[in-house]
Amino acid sequence: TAPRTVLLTGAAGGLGTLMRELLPPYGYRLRLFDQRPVETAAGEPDAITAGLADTRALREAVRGADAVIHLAGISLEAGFEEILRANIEGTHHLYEAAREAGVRRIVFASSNHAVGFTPRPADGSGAIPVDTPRRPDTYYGLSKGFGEDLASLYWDLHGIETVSVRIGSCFPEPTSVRMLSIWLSPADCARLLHAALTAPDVGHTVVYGSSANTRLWWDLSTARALGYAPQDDSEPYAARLIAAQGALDPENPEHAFLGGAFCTDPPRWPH
Ligand code: NAI
Ligand code: 15L
Repeated sequence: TAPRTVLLTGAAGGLGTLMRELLPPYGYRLRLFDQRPVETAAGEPDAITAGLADTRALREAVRGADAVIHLAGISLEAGFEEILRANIEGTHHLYEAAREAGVRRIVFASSNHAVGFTPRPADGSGAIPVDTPRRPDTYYGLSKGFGEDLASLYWDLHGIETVSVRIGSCFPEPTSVRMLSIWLSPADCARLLHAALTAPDVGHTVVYGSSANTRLWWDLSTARALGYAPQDDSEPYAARLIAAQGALDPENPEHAFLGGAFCTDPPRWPH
């Protein structure tokens, strides 16, 4: 049976805010969790305001949930201690709470930065597979690799299924030439999360999260195997972005790797 009550961690963030609008039409009842207060709209449930270090609040949050979408965490580069607490220990606390409560399915927001030092392939080649060796570009990317391995462990040891989504760039519009290749439109993000919540027998599955971009760098086949059928393509934005920013330059180290500026001068948390 399809999950109905879904805990959404990171509900106050950029992606959480978009998904709070786009997921309920699929029939989900969302339970919201974030360390920052969530500005809920009329008709939305009250959010749980707590950090991932608060194991008691987490236990309460997962009770009775059919599944979890785990977006909470530091979403850019930060010091190792901060990343350790929020992304590594925090994700462990979430999985422990889910295990205790008998939650069977988690969707984990991983990131392209788990493999950010992978050389950029030709535009449109779709060449990077999900089993490409991990090459984190930051402590942040390292923590996403940890999350994927934690998901693998909890599947093998405890039978909790996870889809780890290595999200590209999920924003209302692509804003850089790099994003033309890795953009995930919000509507496609909702489609992908819905597929990740409902596909049968996922065990631990790693997928890339992007739209059907003409300039795609990675292989979307594991996402499509879940039933994900992306509808959007960044190409209509290409001419304007390339005119404003120039084409990707292979001599520029920022353009040489999948992770872009995270490989050279990463944006830092808090943003
Ligand atoms: P964001 O920074 O806007 O939102 C993250 C949310 O997590 C914030 O509301 C923050 O208060 C909350 N949070 C941080 N640490 C927490 C803690 N210790 N306890 C409880 N809540 C905590 O980030 P965004 O863009 O919404 O991303 C959501 C998730 O998706 C993140 O895990 C990020 O790493 C991942 N992701 C996002 C991408 C994107 O394009 N937006 C790309 C790749 C991955
Ligand atoms: C990420 O992992 C970040 O959370 C997001 O803010 C974007 O920077 C994205 O990657 C990206 O690579 O564009």
